[in-house]
Amino acid sequence: MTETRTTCPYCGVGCGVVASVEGEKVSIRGDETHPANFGRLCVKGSALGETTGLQGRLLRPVVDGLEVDWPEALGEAGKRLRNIINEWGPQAVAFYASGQLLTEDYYAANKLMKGFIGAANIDTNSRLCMSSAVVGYKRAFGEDVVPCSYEDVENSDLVVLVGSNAAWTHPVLYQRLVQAKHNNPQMKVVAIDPRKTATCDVADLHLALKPGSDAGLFVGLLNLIQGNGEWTIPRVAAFCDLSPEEIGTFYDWFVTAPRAITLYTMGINQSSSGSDKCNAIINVHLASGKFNRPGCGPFSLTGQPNAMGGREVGGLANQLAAHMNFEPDDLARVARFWGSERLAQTPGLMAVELFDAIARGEVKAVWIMGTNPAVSLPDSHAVCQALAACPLVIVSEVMQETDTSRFAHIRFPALGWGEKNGTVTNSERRISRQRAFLPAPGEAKPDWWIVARIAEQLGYGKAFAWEHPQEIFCEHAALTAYENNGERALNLHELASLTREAWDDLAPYQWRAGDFPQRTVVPVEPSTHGACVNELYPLILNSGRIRDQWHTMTRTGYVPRLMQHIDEPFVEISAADAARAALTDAQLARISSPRGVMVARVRISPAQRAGELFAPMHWNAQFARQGKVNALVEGRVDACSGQPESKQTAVRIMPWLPAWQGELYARELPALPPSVCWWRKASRLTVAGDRPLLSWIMAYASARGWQLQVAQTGERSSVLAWHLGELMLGFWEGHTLPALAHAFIEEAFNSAPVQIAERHALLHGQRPGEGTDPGRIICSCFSVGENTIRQAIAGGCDSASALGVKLRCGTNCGSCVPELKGLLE
Ligand SMILES: Nc1nc2c(c(=O)[nH]1)N[C@H]1C(S)=C(S)[C@@H](COP(=O)(O)OP(=O)(O)OC[C@H]3O[C@@H](n4cnc5c(=O)[nH]c(N)nc54)[C@H](O)[C@@H]3O)O[C@H]1N2
Ligand SMILES: Nc1nc2c(c(=O)[nH]1)N[C@H]1C(S)=C(S)[C@@H](COP(=O)(O)OP(=O)(O)OC[C@H]3O[C@@H](n4cnc5c(=O)[nH]c(N)nc54)[C@H](O)[C@@H]3O)O[C@H]1N2
Ligand code: SF4
Ligand SMILES: [Mo]
Repeated sequence: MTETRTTCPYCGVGCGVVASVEGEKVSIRGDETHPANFGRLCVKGSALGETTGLQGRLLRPVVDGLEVDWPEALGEAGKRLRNIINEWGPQAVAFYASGQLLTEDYYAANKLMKGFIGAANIDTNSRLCMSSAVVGYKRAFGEDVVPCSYEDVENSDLVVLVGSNAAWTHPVLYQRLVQAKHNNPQMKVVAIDPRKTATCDVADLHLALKPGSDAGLFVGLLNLIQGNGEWTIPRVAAFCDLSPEEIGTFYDWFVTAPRAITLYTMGINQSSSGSDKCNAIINVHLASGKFNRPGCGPFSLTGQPNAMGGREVGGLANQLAAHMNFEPDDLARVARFWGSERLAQTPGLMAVELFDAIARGEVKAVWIMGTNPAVSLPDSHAVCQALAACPLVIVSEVMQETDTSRFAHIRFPALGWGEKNGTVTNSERRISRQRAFLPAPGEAKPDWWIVARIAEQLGYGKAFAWEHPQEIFCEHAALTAYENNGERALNLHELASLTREAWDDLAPYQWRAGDFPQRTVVPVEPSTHGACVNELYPLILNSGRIRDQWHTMTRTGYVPRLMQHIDEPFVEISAADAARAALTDAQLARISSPRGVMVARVRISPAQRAGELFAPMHWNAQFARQGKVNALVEGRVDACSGQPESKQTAVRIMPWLPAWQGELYARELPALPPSVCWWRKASRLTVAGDRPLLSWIMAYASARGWQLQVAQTGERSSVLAWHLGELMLGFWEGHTLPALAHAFIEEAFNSAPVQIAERHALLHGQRPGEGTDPGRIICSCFSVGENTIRQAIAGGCDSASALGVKLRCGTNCGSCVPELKGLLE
């Protein structure tokens, strides 16, 4: 057995993990020595060992639908790119990259595009994520520098979480906060979010403000600190739809706390005035002096594992490289360092405008690396149309099928987590190594290697002649130090001459934020959001993350354990709005905006304000039909940062009453006929449509020579298909969705021959005898279901810790504790 220390590839907390490989089996545990997590992991991190299989992986290059070898794929990509550049110029080419690339990959892509192709059209999914935060910091400090560390969260007196559901999205940092509050009961926590989220569990005060109104709240606080009466508490209360008392409490806590820290993420950044909101937050810290000392500061948490590394190399279209900008001195310096005569002189296209330019035919070639824009960009129908019309789409991917790769002319197979080797930087500027512990599968290659080979094809091989990622890292570090003279806080000179051995062994390294000589309070005029609510579209749709899925689900969606918590697209709605729209809990609904439609399961929830809906961002064409929230979201962006307003879209909702609904389990799921209007995939397919599917399923099973067992009672029908005593398929349908004993059905597929006596119960989807179903899984670490937990509560367990003792739920990563408390209430 070998053990490798590496870094989790999911969120920006950047936890250290230890991976052990024994034959085929990969085991994961938290790295006790890593300063981000000291051994802790969340559910996603703990399940990493279940994501390293090769199911669905892209393992060979593909050109025009045919598998080819590397020389042919690279030659073809090079030729097509050269032709486009020769005919239309470098501005006709763009890269769209990702905060999930390693720093070395990112550096290589940025250098090729800006330095040698000679246009700055390299943007990334960080545009959808961090770009407002970057503008905020740059306007305040002159440089994109994050002035806080995780320790500050633990050593504060007041922790304010704004637009952050950290309990689900930065779980280990959240657990550190919970522990710190436990150790210091004086500590106060405020959560600011229109929804009552799992994060509110740790909060002493939850401000369920009106969507998009945060700037009013912070400008009011600034006015109070500065003794300027413009945004008074009553005015803020009206603007934010909060009571003067709650606002007064928050302001009072902030002003009197010796130390205060504000953590903010997508509820702030993803807004048409996100940059201003970031500055409104930074302002109160600068004005109150709760800044640049322990336990204080405006702390933007990064989402992706290497969003920060991307910012360090300068991988956004409006940054140059290494915290340098499109200014004469910087341009000359970077050109000198790279030995380039073609360096792009002006900023390039930002994500949303980039896809608009593709749609208009101005950009004719796009190379997408490590992101899935057909799902994650707003107005996804328009994005898909743009990709379909683009003459050259190149995709570097780990998976064979994604919503984006469907449009690719050329697909490059990239190494995935556990196979690739490089560095990432987390939210607190800590550089950690991602190390390979698995062999490279098939013909997959590192992303930097693919970029360097294409550079060679384009005639720039000399500047990309690296043989190992350590050389790239050192080049990047050297650029940060190059002619720096203390002008740029990002200065990695200590790392620029690491030997390969030293780089291999590099321990987590945090770079110094510096002294912040510039501290600008940027004037902010609060605005809310740009969604146009009217009679046709009367509700605001909010979107975001769930605990156990990662983005477009390409990795987490295939892990059964991670599908247990929430396994389908849903929409949360207040009881009042549900009543108005004649919606009942657990039925299907259609949500529509002027851009598109989605279908989701209704969850009536007291956590939701009236007039507002919430849907997850994760589902896409691989896991559902009509499950994509970005089909509805408009491409409205912040004028300074270019970041889309993904959190506020005007929509309407109505019941969708399909004539038939069913549940299909099969060893291999069939492609469905078009009469199925909606489906979603987890361990089974849940389907809905205008016509019953039973006869289609029976024909499908008979054609394979399987033995059928059919039942029909009232409007309910079901069929089981057997082959040599093995259960091949089971289908249950009715006018409404049949309630089934899912765990029992799964056992029947996975276990030895099903007893004849059990077959009858199975045909009716029920567990024989008295056995009860554990119900919806709440604790993914130990697979503890809602029914089991309710029984234990009925049996006398009266606290989350009592449930933990009895059932183990909540005792590993702790992410489900807020839900356990919800059930206890
Ligand atoms: N489980 C999981 N964790 C993740 C990810 C994942 O895919 N899955 N992705 C990672 C990435 S890339 C990112 S960027 C982070 C994002 O982390 P978060 O920002 O914490 O996640 P979101 O769920 O997108 O949004 C956070 C909250 O913003 C709230 N919100 C919406 N509108 C407003 C508003 O007007 N004001 C305020 N104050 N709040 C508002 C939403 O209700 C939501 O609860 O998560 C990272 N961690
Ligand atoms: N409505 C709405 N939309 C949103 C958001 C929201 O809150 N609401 N959040 C936005 C935010 S913050 C973000 S960060 C984005 C995320 O959105 P995306 O970046 O589109 O989401 P991912 O699923 O992480 O896409 C990563 C892709 O890279 C592939 N991949 C994984 N590892 C590698 C690798 O090593 N190399 C290569 N070449 N490929 C790899 C994966 O299979 C996957 O297809 O979504 C944004 N979109
Ligand atoms: S908190 Fe983030 S980095 Fe840590 S294990 Fe969970 S997903 Fe990975
Ligand atoms: Mo993100």
